[in-house]
Amino acid sequence: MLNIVLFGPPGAGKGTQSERIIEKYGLKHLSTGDIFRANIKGETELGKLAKSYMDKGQLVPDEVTIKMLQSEFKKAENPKGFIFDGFPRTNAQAEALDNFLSSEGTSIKVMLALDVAEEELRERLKKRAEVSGRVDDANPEVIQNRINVYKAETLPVKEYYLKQDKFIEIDGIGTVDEITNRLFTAIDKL
Ligand code: B4P
Repeated sequence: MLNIVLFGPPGAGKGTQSERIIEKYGLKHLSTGDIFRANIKGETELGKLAKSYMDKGQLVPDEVTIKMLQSEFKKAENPKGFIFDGFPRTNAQAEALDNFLSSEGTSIKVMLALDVAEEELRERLKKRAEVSGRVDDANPEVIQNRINVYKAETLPVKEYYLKQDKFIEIDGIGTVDEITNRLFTAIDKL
């Protein structure tokens, strides 16, 4: 199985690029953000809980997120592999993912990290707010909180994969096509 973690700060383009990667390589897309948003829309208990964190730009608690991810993973039938988009976002999630994948007889091949400067992130999220209707995109304070949470809680996950020699940084500035090509080149070399 080809299992890839697509990593990067809020608004780096993880969702945008995941769509293209799954299409080319036939992988299954597991986006924790998308799954939470679907639950919010469906007004499930999980959705209500997730909304109370997401609207403030905070992370949903690890225990809830890990359980949800594992359950979605198990739903996939004969997958060639997975793109983990927006997960893991903490070291505890990274460790849980390793343990879980190992119990399923597989592992993470690589973390591809999109590198995008903070100013550009703010611009992209501001633009997306005009069309997405996402509460967490609409408020500059919430955006700043997401960026701060990323630096404090999510960035350390990079070290986790660096230590395992599974970390590749990709320049995330440029057109969507340019970045896709960089990602494809990195994946083809694996
Ligand atoms: P996510 O849904 O993961 O969203 P994101 O980080 O904001 O966006 P992404 O990087 O996917 O950006 P996109 O491609 O859309 O998380 C939302 C929230 O869910 C979190 O804050 C948290 O509360 C919760 N959550 C999710 N996972 C969790 C976890 N594991 N643990 C705990 N909580 C979790 O791109 C952004 C915009 O940029 C788009 O409008 C796009 O069109 C544009 N864009 C993309 N590429 C571009 C380019 N090259 N040039 C210009 N614009 C570009």
